[in-house]
Amino acid sequence: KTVSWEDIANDAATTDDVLMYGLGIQAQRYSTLDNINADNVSMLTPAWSFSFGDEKQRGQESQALVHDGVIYVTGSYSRVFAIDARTGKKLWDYAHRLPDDIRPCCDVVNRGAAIYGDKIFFGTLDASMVALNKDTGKVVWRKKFADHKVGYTMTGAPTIVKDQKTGKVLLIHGSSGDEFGVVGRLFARDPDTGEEIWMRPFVEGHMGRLNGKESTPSGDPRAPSWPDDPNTETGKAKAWSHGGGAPWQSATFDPQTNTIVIGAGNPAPWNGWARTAPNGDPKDYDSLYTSGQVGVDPSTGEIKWFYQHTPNDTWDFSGNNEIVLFDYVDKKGKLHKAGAHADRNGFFYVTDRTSGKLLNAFPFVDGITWAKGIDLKTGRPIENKGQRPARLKKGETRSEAVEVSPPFLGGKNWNPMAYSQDTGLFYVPANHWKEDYWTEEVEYTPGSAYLGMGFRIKRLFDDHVGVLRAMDPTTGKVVWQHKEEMPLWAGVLATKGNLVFTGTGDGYFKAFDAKSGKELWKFQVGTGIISPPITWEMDGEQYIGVTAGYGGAVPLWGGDMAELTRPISQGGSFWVFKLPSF
Ligand code: PQQ
Repeated sequence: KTVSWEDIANDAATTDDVLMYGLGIQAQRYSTLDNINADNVSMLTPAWSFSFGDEKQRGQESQALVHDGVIYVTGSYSRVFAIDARTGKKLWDYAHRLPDDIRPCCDVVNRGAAIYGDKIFFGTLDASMVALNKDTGKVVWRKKFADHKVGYTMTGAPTIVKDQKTGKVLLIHGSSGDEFGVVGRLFARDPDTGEEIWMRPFVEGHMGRLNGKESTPSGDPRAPSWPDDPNTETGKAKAWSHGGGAPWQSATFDPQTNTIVIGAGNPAPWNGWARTAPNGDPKDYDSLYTSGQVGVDPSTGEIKWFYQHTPNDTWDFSGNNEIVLFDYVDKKGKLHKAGAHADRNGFFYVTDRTSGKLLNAFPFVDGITWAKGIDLKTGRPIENKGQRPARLKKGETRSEAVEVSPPFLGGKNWNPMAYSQDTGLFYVPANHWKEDYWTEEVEYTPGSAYLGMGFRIKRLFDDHVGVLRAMDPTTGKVVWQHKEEMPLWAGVLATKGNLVFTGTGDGYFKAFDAKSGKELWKFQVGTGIISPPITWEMDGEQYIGVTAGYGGAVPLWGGDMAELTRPISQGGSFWVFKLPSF
């Protein structure tokens, strides 16, 4: 059986397959299955577990796909496995041959594949897109999309969309690399051949491409949101040529308005003074189109709208986290076609997905220091003074440190939240932490870190770091919360069975009552869980699956939190659970 666009468009409603990262084009991570539910989940039992094998035991962030009795899961180091969903037996595997000089910032991770027709698509750490035959694992096409030596890489799952205007099905994918000073790019390809259809850069004034030719610049060609510098070849400040904005997570798609919705990464370098005129004010240099969310036209790759969460982001808050599409009726009875986004900066944004206009914003973590709130009229943050580490004075190599919360790893990072259509709540895998943060000198060298900031992450509270929060998107209220000792780095799944599933750093796969937050079940997998769980139905039974294997950004960048998580065993496996059959 091949996968059609209709199969993908209906993914959220069909229970026998999982065809999208996000379990549907709206990325709600909600399943209508209720065979496993709050009453019987205590009996949930492993059906099988599959080991990815070899020595590549770290950083398993993949959300698996399920189609026609086969599980497709990616592994760290750019690997793909096809597994018999009934038995756990390997059908094929693919290991991409990686050069020695790849530069992933935040571990050798991969978040998942896309499926369409007879192919599986995934991105690799050497900045390529690969299409494999889904039945054999043989390479059908392979496209290198950028130079990995300067820091381009790919970790996110690609997305299949159907352009409602032309009827063409497109493979959409981004790029990573902001920490090395790349210009972030979003691509659309023909899924059959891999040919690029368009490319859109997320730094203002950089040129896009359509059908192999220059198309339009992103926004104003003079890029007024970046400072000028008469001493450079471009006439713009050096940072503009290396400006970041990489869309390194996955897109969602709204067929009604024919819009691709995706988050754009942090500006490069992190140091906002490098993106501000010498005597200027950061508030006059927003560094478009970074640290915000973008609506993109699938026919042309043009930017339809942009909403910036963190103008002139100097904290590496980025804007990449998933934008979950959902509809809700407000107090006045008005229906909103909305998007929900829990940003690294600690605020939860509800936007109008047809225009990118802000509808509501509220904190989803405690202790935010960098801003008092978001001005609902202008959509801009109300920044607290003193939270941007000082500009270096002549002769200084480092500023005084300021304490900032959330730290750069975010109130929430890439690990996706879930939205329950039953409770109307978002289940947000958040973290409570803070950092010492200071300014450092910055100079661009190809392939080297381009930050200009120094940091050390610390704990915010004695009793927990991770906090799973059930949030009401209409009021901003925390309906319930569950604390975890370790940082939360796994995605969340909500089901009609009144259940919420997620994994913990210390190796538990857990189920909670979606209404009350009561922990109902847990199972120890022997390594940290940092991936989004899935569920599907097969032969009349419901299954839950999750990838296991610790890693990601926390052990590498987490300061005190890296110390805290040091005892966690790494690993690489896929676990499947079901109710026992008597
Ligand atoms: N990746 C993780 C992870 O997998 O745990 C965490 C992060 C990334 C970050 O905190 C980042 O800021 C980040 N930034 C980029 C970028 O700006 O290009 C890429 C990635 C990535 O591709 O994994 C991460």
